[in-house]
Amino acid sequence: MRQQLEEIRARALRELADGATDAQIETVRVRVLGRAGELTEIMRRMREVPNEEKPLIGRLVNEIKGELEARIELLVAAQKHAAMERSLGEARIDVTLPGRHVPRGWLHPVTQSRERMLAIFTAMGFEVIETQDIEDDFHNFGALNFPPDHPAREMQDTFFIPGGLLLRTHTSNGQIRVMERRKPPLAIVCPGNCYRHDELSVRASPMFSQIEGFMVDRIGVITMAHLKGVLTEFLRALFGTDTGVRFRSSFFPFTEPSAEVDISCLLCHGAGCRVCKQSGWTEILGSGMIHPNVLRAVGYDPSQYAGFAFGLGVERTSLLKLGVHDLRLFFENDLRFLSQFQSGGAAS
Ligand code: 2NL
Repeated sequence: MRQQLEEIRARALRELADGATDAQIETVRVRVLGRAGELTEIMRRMREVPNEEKPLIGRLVNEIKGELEARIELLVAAQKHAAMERSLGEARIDVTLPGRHVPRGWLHPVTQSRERMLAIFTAMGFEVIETQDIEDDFHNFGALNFPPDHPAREMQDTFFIPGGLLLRTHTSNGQIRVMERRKPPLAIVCPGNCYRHDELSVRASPMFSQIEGFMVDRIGVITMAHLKGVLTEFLRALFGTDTGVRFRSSFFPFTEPSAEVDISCLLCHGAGCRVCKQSGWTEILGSGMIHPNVLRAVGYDPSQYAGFAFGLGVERTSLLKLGVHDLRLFFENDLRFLSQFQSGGAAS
């Protein structure tokens, strides 16, 4: 029986050589140490052993058991270690490499100039309010005194949504909604996106953004002088204190009287050039005293209240401010263009 035990030990150790696989180890473990294994079988046959040899055989079984268990533990640990080494080798990281540069983003040039313009108005005491792009006919046209047959109301002029809704053609809807729920005195600017059925071109886009604004108070408190003062101050803060500003009479359904506002040409300073078509001036704003019908539409009594309003296209103004010659550059998101306007660049 001793002989048999030594054979079991020798065979098991042979099979548990360095590099034995998981499956090989498991086979040996089950065959030798398992519940129906070779060592268990020996113990069962103990009664065949003469009494004086029993302690010796018992010790030997325990010794072999301990030895094989230790050997298996060692092999499993060595295998784990090898697997770890392999995976470290595959995913080797050179911690001494310099870090990868993550470039910092910046605001789009149109956003930069929009924020500059809004900052000028807020410094003058205006509040900034944004409202919805999807609007009903009343808040986009009706309340603004557009006659029912006005061409701007045609299917062609904007994008209509089933259910009588449309994409707003200007941000005046925001001012109507503010006036509906609040009483004067009010000084508000409304920035936001607007939509029109236009082809994308050097000067136009089906989506663009506007800043409109208005100031309303008791009649006599706000006059056309305030319109001229606020807009002149705004334009000189934006384009420089030596910028010429002129008001030209015009027409809008929502204002009476109405005025378009020009600034002296930024390129030739009024001398006349190709950009200003030799006139020395560039149109920049629309403005006027709010029409009595608009005041009535929001529930204000025109014999009690009066105010002025204005509107400007943010992209068109940015073209002039930044010296860009084609509106489409603002929408293409070409980094060769955009990177010229990193914060602290041409816009500031
Ligand atoms: C232009 C013309 C203008 C307004 C917008 C306005 C808004 C209300 C009442 C009266 Cl709620 N007027 N907005 C007034 C005059 C001109 O914009 O050519 N914009 C680019």
